[in-house]
Parts: sequence; structure tokens; C-alpha cells
Amino acid sequence: MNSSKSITRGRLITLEGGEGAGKSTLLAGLREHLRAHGVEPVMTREPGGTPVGEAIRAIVLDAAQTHLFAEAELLLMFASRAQLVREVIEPALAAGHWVLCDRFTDASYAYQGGGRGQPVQRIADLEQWAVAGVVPDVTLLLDLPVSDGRARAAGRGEADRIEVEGDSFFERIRETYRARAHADPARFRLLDASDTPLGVLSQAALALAPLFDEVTP
Ligand code: T5A
Repeated sequence: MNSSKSITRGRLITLEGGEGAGKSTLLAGLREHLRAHGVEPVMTREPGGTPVGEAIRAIVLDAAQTHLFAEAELLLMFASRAQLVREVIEPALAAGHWVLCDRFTDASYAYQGGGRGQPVQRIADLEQWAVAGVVPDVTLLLDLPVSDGRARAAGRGEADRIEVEGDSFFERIRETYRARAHADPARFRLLDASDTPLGVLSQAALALAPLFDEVTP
């Protein structure tokens, strides 16, 4: 019996990028990669990941919601996040699980900050109390020219409420993401998302390799 053995806190890995950058594709490959290393990750996403969060997701992505103000959008993203952190992410990390999250707080800085023009300080204030100090161990930023990402996403049918925005909106998002990655190289890994799906997975695997070293005795 070693019931007194303390549990090593899990790892939080987040994926970020513009529309159609390949996050969902990479997530599927990363799940298998982690499994091959003996790690069964908890998979989740934002907005969403909980019953409350998925209901919020339905609102914020609904193209029929043409009168949603930027301030309301920002609060909805953080409402989903506050719920996800408390219901899923923090309990999983405390239990020693690794969490793979499709988007997290950086998306609010990029979309609501860079895209919608919400003040950075307002987002930072929300982050401070809504996210309860949860910071990803590694953030994989899939960087891709906006036109390439939009061309990929276009193949999927009807655009959602955010996808209908113009190119300049997505250019600001890309620049905000890149600036955040530049400002925090210890956490961010910038991936060339124009690579093949296998190539992007190899880049991500390389970026995550130090995490395995940390947990291997
Ligand atoms: N949002 C979210 C905010 O505004 N604020 C916030 O705080 C948060 C958390 C959520 C939306 O909400 C916004 C951002 C988003 O607009 P989402 O579920 O994250 O939406 O969806 P999207 O970003 O729209 O994700 P997509 O599904 O568009 O893109 P993915 O997952 O990045 O791309 P994926 O893997 O589905 O690939 C798209 C297509 O490209 C192909 C795939 O086969 C697919 O057809 N593809 C590749 N092709 C060539 N080479 C590669 N390497 C490829 N990888 C994928």
C-alpha cells in the first residue's frame, strides 16, 4: 500500500490558432501520441467542455445572434471558462491527469482583445478571478496565414457567428497570438501549421518532449 504517496499534479496543454489552423486534427494525433507514452489525456475544449459551457458555445457561435455585444461575448467566454476550470480542469490536474484543451484564455486575448478591441486590462482582470490561477504548462500555437486557414475552414459548410468576420479581424487575431507567443517563450511553442498534418504532429511531439522528461523518474 502506498496510499500516503502524494499525487504529482497533471499537465495542462492548450492548443491555439486561427480558424482552420488544424487544432482538431492535431488533437486527435496528440491523444494517440500521449497514449503511446502511457498518458491517457482528458480532452476538452473552449468554449464548452461542460454542459453549461456547451450551452454557452451554442449561443456564441450561433450565426443568428447578430446583436451580441463584444462585452457580452467576452463575459460569455469567461463564464464558460470559469465553469470548465472548476468542473473539469482543476480537478483533473489535482488528480494527476494531463489535460488537452482546444483553446483557453489566450483565445480571449486574441479574439475579444485583438479581434473585437476589448481592452487588454479588462481581459487580464477577468482572467485573474475567473480562471483561478490556472496557467497552461505548454501552449501550442498553430500559426498559419489567414487566407490558408479560411480556405481550409470553408470546406466545412456554413460559417458560424465568428467565422463570418472579415480578413482584417482574423489578421488582428493572428498578430495578437504571435505577440503573446513572442512575449512568453517559456510557455508558447509556435508551430508552422502550413506543414502536413503529420509534420505538425511531429513539431508538437518535439515541443512536448520536455514534459515527459519532467515526469519520468
Ligand atoms: N473563441 C474561443 C473566442 O472568440 N474566444 C475565446 O475565448 C474562445 C475560447 C471556437 C470559436 O470561438 C472563438 C474562436 C472560434 O471562432 P473552435 O471550435 O475552436 O471555435 O473552432 P475553430 O477555431 O473554428 O476550429 P476549426 O474547427 O475551424 O479549426 P481547427 O480545429 O483548427 O482545424 P481542423 O483540424 O478542423 O482542420 C480544418 C480543415 O483543415 C484540414 C482538416 O482536414 C480540415 O478539413 N487540415 C489540414 N489540411 C492541410 N494540412 C494540415 N496540416 C491540416 N490540418 C487540418
